[in-house]
Amino acid sequence: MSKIEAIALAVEEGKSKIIAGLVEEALSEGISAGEILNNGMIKAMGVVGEKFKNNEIFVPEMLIAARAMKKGVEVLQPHLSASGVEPLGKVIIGTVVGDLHDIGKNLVAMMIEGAGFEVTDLGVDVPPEKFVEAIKDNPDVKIVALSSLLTTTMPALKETIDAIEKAGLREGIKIMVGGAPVSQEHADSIGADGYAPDAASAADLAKSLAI
Ligand code: B1M
Repeated sequence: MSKIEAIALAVEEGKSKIIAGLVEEALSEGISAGEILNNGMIKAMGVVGEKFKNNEIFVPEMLIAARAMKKGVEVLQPHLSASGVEPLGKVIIGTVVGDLHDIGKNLVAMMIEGAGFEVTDLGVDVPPEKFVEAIKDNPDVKIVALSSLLTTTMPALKETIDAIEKAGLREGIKIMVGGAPVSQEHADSIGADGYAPDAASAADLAKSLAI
């Protein structure tokens, strides 16, 4: 079994105790952080999601897989977000209200930080008013990044954009959205300024929106 396959299996099976060591070994063997993340860990979460959909596993198994993934991402973090460039501006990020998924959002935050932004992460289950408060507290914020992983929380993307608009804070701020059920079409329909399908393109999008 290759190191990448071993990492994927460790995530799938929720082996939190061994994942960090496996990721470190892979890095020291010269495998890139991007490959470990995409072909090992993210791929494994896809398998976990499929098994959940097919009732082969349930929420507790999904949770322990997520824990293992987080441990692995902790080891990768310095390799993913090393940038050394001047801050490009402030970004406020969070997963919208009702949604507890944070692995993808954390990766997006890491990549945006790595692209040179200063990132304030509001966490998960963030109500629109908390985004509004955070913008008020950071009047120089350039981008608000909203993550949604459930079809049931997609409406909260629009509710958050509407709340920012209603508070008179929309002008001068770019809003980007993403998450597995979100699409460019949906982003356009709710008045977002941009959509990205994954963490790497989210960083590129942030750079283009900040210009
Ligand atoms: Co949940 N869950 N979950 N879950 N979970 C999904 C999302 C699901 C697709 C599984 C399935 O059925 N196949 C399904 C959603 C179905 C739907 O809405 N269509 C689902 C469900 C149903 C649920 C519950 C309702 C289950 C239940 O309780 N019955 C429940 C909801 C809880 C809640 O949020 N209120 C629930 C709970 C959980 C756990 C807590 C157990 C756990 C989350 C732990 C955590 O995040 N800390 C969990 C997990 C782990 C998953 C899966 C297996 C993995 C999610 C993940 O981390 N993926 C997931 C199945 C799957 O994704 N295949 C599933 C890896 C991550 C890197 O990808 O998050 O997509 P992702 O992020 C990507 C892109 O989407 C994008 O970039 C990221 C990196 O490339 N992206 C952005 C994300 N945010 C972005 C923002 C951007 C741009 C790009 O700009 C701002």
